[in-house]
Amino acid sequence: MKIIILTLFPEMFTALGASIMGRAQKAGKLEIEVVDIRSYTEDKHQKCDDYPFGGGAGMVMMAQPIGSAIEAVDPNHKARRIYLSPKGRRLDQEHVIALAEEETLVLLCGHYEGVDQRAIDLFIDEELSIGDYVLTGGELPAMVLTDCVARYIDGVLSPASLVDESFSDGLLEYPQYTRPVEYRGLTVPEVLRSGNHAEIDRWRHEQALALTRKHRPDLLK
Ligand code: 4HQ
Repeated sequence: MKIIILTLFPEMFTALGASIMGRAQKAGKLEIEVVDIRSYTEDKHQKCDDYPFGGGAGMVMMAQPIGSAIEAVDPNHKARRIYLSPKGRRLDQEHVIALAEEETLVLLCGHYEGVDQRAIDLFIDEELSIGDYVLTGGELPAMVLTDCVARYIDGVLSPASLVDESFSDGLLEYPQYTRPVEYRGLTVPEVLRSGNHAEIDRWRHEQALALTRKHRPDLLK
């Protein structure tokens, strides 16, 4: 899978070279291309943002550099083009799994007060939000989307990691423990050390249900 990220702040994406994302790229399973929108501006001073028509606070990213950048990286519109914004449909695990089937994603990161609406109307397929809070830019949302989609590319994770996680059965994940058996007076629940796998499965399911009821009762409806 290829993910092309369009941003005014390419230096923010060094984080994707670490850990599982880094390993997936070195293994050739995931290709990430970070493109500086500024290199596509036709403005003599390299400007990529301007004051909003109608007035108001902050700056708006201009349509021209965005349009030229998107047409350069995806000239025949083969990719799914996504704009990260709190105005979009909220991302969930079901949609993540669907996006992982795409050959190529183009992720547009807005900064400041957002982008000229014509860039969205002309060049974007889908507007997605990672949650109901406001960030300074779409760069972290683009990294969030890249990370959760990459987990579903074949060979990036062990298949078991995709089965036993939060949401896979509609519940939050049960608590996990590792060595030592006792830490600061707290011990690992006896059942997990019993070797009785039917009992362990039952305990984990009860824990998952109780946690979901407490933190996310909406998931039970
Ligand atoms: N922003 N989910 C404003 C977000 C956001 C979110 C990105 C801040 C876009 C213009 N993006 N810019 N939440 O808060 O995706």
